[in-house]
Amino acid sequence: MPLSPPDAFAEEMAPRILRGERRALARAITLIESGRADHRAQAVALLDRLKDEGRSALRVGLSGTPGVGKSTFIEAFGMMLTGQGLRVAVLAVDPSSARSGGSILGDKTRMERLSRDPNAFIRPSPSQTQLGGVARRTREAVALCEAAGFDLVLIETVGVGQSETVVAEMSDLFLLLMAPAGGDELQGVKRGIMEIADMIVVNKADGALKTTATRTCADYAGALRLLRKRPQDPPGFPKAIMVSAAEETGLQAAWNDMQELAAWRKAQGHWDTRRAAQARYWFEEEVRQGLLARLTGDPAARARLADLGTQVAEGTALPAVAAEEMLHWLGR
Ligand SMILES: Nc1nc2c(ncn2[C@@H]2O[C@H](COP(=O)(O)OP(=O)(O)OP(=O)(O)O)[C@@H](O)[C@H]2O)c(=O)[nH]1
Ligand SMILES: [Mg+2]
Repeated sequence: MPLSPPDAFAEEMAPRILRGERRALARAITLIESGRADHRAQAVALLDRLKDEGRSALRVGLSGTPGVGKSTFIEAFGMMLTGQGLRVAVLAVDPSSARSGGSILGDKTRMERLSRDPNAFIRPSPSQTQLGGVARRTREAVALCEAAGFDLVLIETVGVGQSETVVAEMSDLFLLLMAPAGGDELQGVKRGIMEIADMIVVNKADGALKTTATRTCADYAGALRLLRKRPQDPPGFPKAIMVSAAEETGLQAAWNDMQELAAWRKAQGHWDTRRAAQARYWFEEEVRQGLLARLTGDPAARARLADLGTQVAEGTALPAVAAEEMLHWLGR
C-alpha cells in the first residue's frame, strides 16, 4: 500500500485519535516505533497536528524490580479506575536486556481483565536495542494516548539500571513499587531512585507478609524523611504506603494520594514548570540521539571516525584535535 504524504495522513488520523479509536491509536504507535524514515515523517506530522489539542492526562511512572507485582498492581489499580469511569492507558519502557520476547504474552495474561476492558489500552514495550530509542518513542506514545482522551497514562518499567530516570522524565508522578523486605535489603535501594520517587508503594501487604510489609513501609518512610526536601513536594510527600495488589487493598488510598499530589502541584505551578523542563529534556535528547545516529549510521562518518582513530592511535593526531575535526566534519 502506498503511503500517504505526512500531512494528508495526519489530517486523516487526527480526528480518529481524538475520538479515542483504539485501532487508530495502535496503528499510530506502531508508526512511532518504526525505524523507517517515511513512517517517521507521518508520525511526526500526526504528533504535530495533535499537539495543540490541549488534552492532558495524568502521567504516572511506575517502576519496580521483577516479581514485585507491577503487572498485578496495574491490573487491579487499572480495573478500579475504569470502574470509576476513567480511561486508562498502560505503556511500558523496558531496557531490552531485562526481558525476553515472552514479556508480551506474560503481561497480557497477567493483565487479562484490564486488556479486555474497553476503557483501557495496553501497549507492551517495543523491542529495540537502545533504551534511549525506546524511551523517546514511548514518550510520543504517551502524547498520543493523551490526545486520545485517556485520563491516566501509566508508564511501567522494570527497575533495573537507568530506565527509572528516563521514565521519570516523562511522568508527572513517579511511583516505586517495593516488596516487603528485611532491613538489610533497604540499604540496597539506590539513593538516586529514592530521590525521584514521589511515592514508595510497598506491595504484598497481605497474609504472612503483612507484618514485614508494615515494618518495611515504616523504614522507607523514615528513609524518605532523611532526603532533601524538594520544592515540588507538599507536606507529607514523598510518602511510603502499603497496598496489596492481589487482595486489592490500599488502592483507593493510593489513588487519593496521587490526586492530592497532582492537585497541589498544579495549584503551585510545579506542574507546568516540570512539563516545560521535560519538553526541553526530550528536545535535547532528540538532538543527542540524532547526532549519535549520524555518527554511527552513515558509512562515510564511520570511515572518517576510523581514519581519525588510526591517526590518534599512531600518535600523529591528538585525541582532542581529532575529535574537533570529527565534530566539524559532522556539522558541515
Ligand atoms: N501475596 C501477594 N503476591 C502478589 C501481589 N502482587 C503480586 N503478587 C505475586 O507476585 C508475583 C509477581 O507478580 P507480577 O505482577 O508478575 O510482578 P511484576 O513486577 O510484573 O514482574 P515482572 O513483569 O517479571 O517484572 C506473582 O506470583 C504474583 O501473583 C500481592 O499483592 N500479594
Ligand atoms: Mg510484569
